[in-house]
Amino acid sequence: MRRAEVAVVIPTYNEAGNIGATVRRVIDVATRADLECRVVVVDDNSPDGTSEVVRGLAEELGCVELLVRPRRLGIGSAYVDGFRYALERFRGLKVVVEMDADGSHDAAYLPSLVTPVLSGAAEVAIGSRYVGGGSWEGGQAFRQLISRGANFLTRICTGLRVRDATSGFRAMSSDLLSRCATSLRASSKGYVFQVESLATYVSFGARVVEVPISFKPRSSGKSKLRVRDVVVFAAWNLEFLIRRTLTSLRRSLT
Ligand SMILES: Nc1nc2c(ncn2[C@@H]2O[C@H](COP(=O)(O)OP(=O)(O)O)[C@@H](O)[C@H]2O)c(=O)[nH]1
Ligand SMILES: [Mg+2]
Repeated sequence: MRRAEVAVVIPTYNEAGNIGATVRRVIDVATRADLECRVVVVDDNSPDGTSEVVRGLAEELGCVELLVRPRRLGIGSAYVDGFRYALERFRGLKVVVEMDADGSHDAAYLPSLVTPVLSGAAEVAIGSRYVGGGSWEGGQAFRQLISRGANFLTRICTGLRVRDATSGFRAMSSDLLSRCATSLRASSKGYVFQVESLATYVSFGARVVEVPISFKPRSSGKSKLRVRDVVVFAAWNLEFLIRRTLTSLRRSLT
């Protein structure tokens, strides 16, 4: 078993042009911050050869591990598989970080995300674009609109009091993840996975803090976000609202 205090899980699908810079920056920042860190890349057999690039990085850097799955199985299950891998294989693990490969999430924020979890101040630290000091870089007007709309809808439907519930740059305590590993729904995609997993953490009593981040445009390649995902997200939130309303109605009648 290898030692790691922090595991950074990065799901990839066609990120051959981005993954090298992302992983190197994570390791550079972690080393400077004196964090004992390992990177787990979960690649869905990307046709652009992402996994070959990661194999090269693993050989060169030593603290990079690759999990290759047979085909595109979705970001939710990629994260869940990455969490399980880290929990099973790393001794002394305290924090698991979720991060995108595309350059949107700057590893410079790793210390500020990891510190509240390491200190026990919170079990979840979310890299947030919507708290003081958080921002979007380089315009991204349409992406911002979708993200703000999604967070507005989620706040109303789920009642979660988090400003950036869809952020995929976050740190969780490994204790929390081991407690709720079997409750995380791997089937859900993108935004739904982020909100659904957050709702699960909160239902397990997790304390959540938001840490400001500046969200950059993706460095290269295409976003995997599709119109269908936006529709699925809206439907998931409405279903959550209906279930929540029915539960509280039932409670008030009994
Ligand atoms: N393993 C895996 N990674 C994925 C999948 N879909 C997206 N990703 C990765 O998840 C991260 C976020 O995806 P991205 O396309 O940037 O979504 P966006 O930021 O919402 O536009 C990136 O690192 C993607 O390569 C998938 O089906 N499987
Ligand atoms: Mg992205």
